[in-house]
Amino acid sequence: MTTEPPRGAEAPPELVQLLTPEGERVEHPDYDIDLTPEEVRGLYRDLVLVRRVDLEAVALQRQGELGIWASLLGQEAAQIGSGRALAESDMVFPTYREHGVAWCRGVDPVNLLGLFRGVNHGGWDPAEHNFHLYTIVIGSQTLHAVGYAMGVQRDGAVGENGAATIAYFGDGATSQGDVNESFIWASVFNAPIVFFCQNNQWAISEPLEKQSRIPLYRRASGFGFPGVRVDGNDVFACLAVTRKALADARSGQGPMMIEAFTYRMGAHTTSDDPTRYRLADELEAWKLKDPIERVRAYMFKNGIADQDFFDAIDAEADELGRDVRKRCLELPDPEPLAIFDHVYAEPHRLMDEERAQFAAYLEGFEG
Ligand SMILES: Cc1ncc(C[n+]2csc(CCOP(=O)(O)OP(=O)(O)O)c2C)c(N)n1
Ligand SMILES: [Mg+2]
Repeated sequence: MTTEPPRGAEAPPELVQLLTPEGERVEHPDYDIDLTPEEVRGLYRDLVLVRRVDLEAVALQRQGELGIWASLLGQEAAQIGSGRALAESDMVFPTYREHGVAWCRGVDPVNLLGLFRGVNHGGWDPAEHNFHLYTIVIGSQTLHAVGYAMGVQRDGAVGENGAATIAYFGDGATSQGDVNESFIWASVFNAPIVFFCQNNQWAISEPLEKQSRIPLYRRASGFGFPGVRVDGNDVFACLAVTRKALADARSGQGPMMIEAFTYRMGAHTTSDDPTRYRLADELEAWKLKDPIERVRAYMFKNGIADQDFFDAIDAEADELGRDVRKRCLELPDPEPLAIFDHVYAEPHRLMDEERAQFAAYLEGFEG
């Protein structure tokens, strides 16, 4: 075994950071941001509330009320930072873990729960929120996103009133053909898209070193567009970097890849047991980089919030948790035949046949 870095990976990776894990504000020459105290309080509120929704969802799954849940624990800053950088007219293509981005787009958390409860096929209207449906097939949404971005470009929505597209995906997804193809299309057509990779270090049980010998953000240069690594547990840095990438995309400067360097604090999903493949001290080390604690420390140190503020947010989070749980349990079960309703936008012969077969099967239970 050699301890040499792989060829081409000699330079240490750079990391854009504006807020240290200890809550110290640091400067960056390319990505600075000026946030008002109110904006900082707003980001903190978002982080706490989405963590609370996530916690409630895990509990609901454990109690048999959801089929499965993919927790965002640890990735709140990457999602809230990038989500709050979006303009209303920008379009989002998420994976199955983007609950924080959904929150920023105004999607009711109960709609997310409905999907994981199995009572609907999506849960929200993508056009209403400019937030596409969750995609479980790893990486395929990056192709949809590039296609969408190219459509926006052909509609002439690039330049002053431009709209950007953002595609979310994980570290594991970077090994998918779809993602690499989407990079090529985006690059050669200069599509107005931001590729936002949450590198949470794991693809279920596969560690990052099984996906890449070089830092993921450096992949971008081989495709012909810039890549940057940002501290994914730093909400200020994620906001600043994504804001710039989106502005560049909107103004016609083409794609950019952001690698948000973060950590999946929980299991891959509620069906997974990470103690079987990773060591507890890795988790302990990342706990010290918690995305919420550093904002809290920064706010305390700089007198941006007092204990009353933090207590009020905690109370709001508890209330949100209760509300989400109550409304989740009240979600009506769908009619069994509704499963065929939205498979195609238009009537479809095969769907009609399958619906009729299933209806006959169900009738067999009556009487
Ligand atoms: C095309 C495809 N292959 C395999 C799977 C099974 N699968 C579900 S999640 C996952 C790992 C994804 O890891 P990553 O891209 O890092 O995202 P993360 O779950 O860590 O957010 C895999 C292999 C799938 N859903 N789709
Ligand atoms: Mg991952």
